[in-house]
Amino acid sequence: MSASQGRTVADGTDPIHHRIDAALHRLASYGGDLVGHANRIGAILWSPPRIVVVGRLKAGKSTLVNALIGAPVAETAALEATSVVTVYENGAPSRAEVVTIDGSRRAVPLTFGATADLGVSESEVAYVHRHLPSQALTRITLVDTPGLATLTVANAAATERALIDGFEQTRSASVDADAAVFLFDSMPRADEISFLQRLGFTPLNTLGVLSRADGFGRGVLGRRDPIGHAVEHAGVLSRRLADVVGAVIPVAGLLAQTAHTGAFTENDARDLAALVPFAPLELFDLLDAGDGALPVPRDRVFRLIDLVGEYGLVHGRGPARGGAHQVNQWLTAASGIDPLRAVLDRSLRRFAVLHRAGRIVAELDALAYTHPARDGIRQIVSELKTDPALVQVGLLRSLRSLLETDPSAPAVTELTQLLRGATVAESLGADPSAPPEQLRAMAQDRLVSVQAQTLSTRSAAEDAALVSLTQAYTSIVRTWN
Ligand SMILES: Nc1nc2c(ncn2[C@@H]2O[C@H](COP(=O)(O)OP(=O)(O)OP(=O)(O)O)[C@@H](O)[C@H]2O)c(=O)[nH]1
Ligand SMILES: [Mg+2]
Repeated sequence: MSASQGRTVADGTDPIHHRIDAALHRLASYGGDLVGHANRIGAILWSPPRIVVVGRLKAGKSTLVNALIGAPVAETAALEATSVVTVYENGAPSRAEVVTIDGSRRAVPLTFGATADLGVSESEVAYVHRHLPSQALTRITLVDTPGLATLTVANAAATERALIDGFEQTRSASVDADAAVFLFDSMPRADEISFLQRLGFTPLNTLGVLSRADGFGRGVLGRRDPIGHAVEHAGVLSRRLADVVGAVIPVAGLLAQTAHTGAFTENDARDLAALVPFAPLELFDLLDAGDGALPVPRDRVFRLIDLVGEYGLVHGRGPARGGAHQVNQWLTAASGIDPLRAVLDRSLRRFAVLHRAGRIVAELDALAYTHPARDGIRQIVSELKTDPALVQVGLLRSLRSLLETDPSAPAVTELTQLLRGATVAESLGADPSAPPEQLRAMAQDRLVSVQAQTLSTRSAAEDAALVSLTQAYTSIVRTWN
């Protein structure tokens, strides 16, 4: 592992992409149907990683997707539920296709809401694939899902069918997500956590979002500021859910959606500013008292609540005196969307890219079993698996299978630390100023200890983990030889 290897997972210049791309060119050079396989896998490699947004009914998933995309494309409503899985991918022209569980695709009109006619029964739909030109979608593809709830078994089934391989023992079309954003507005329930575990991600590529932060606790009329309270609670949840998510970030998606979709007008700002003279409790009392009690008609106050929530109605009044632009700036800051975007774009995306590379290696592995040209393919896969540029891909694959089969194995912590580190020193848990020779000695020690453990493994997954650890430490040792 070189000091920079795997740290700049990003665009076409990333070494992981280059190595896999070269492997796919070799695959295609065998000709025949392998050209098609290479192209199919190459399309996965060169498209942005897919991040799926999951969580219980009405957690605010679609609102957050809109906020991140910066356009009101995902259906949100107080009553209507999202009923199909929808993939939002950058691309022109703007269009939508429905993908059925047998894998076939057909175009659907763009005017659809989630409940519009897709031309097939919902139980036949794997997902809707929506392309739209969006700067926000150039580095990640977002996947919105129907909410999980025991009351809506059909919706939960739609999400599972599209996301979990082998669900219902059928090999159905699947969206192949690479990372998850898990939304909850208090403590997640046990069934939500077990769903998440069945998605087959690690905590490194699962991010927790404490949603609707603007209404947290007792809301805007409570003694505590809901957003501050949510920040504190997110810290508690991060520690409590460390086995499931890498971090928990509080977000008020509604505030971000309004700020980023241009929905808030100068007229709205004038209405909001006209409410400045009232104390918060008085404001809601007068709103209940009927038309004429407030200087703004009730329907327009309700419009404001739809746009900025009760929290925005109370705290957005000051910024509203400076016009819609100031309100939008305030909404953005209060929503917590920028810190979320930063985590999505850096750590979550980084692990999503590693996860996807692992999926590609697994596809090649499968091909090596079934294809007549198996010897050549096996050679390609084996070179990829031992390539020092792909060390982290192997570490993440090992972590995944260990979490599935033997989550209490000691290697889990070690794999996680190696993957989490942004530098070699961090990966080894060393002092940031440690000189190279010290890092090398530490890696050498770990190598000895990993080799000692190979005598007493409990499972095939643990064996594989020790192979990955050996590769990782070996490449650190080599870097400074
Ligand atoms: N106050 C407040 N309301 C929110 C927030 N996010 C979403 N909502 C509201 O909650 C309701 C549900 O939001 P959606 O985004 O549709 O939730 P969802 O998780 O996609 O719901 P399903 O698809 O039905 O599972 C809508 O009325 C939103 O306006 C938020 O951050 N703050
Ligand atoms: Mg929804």
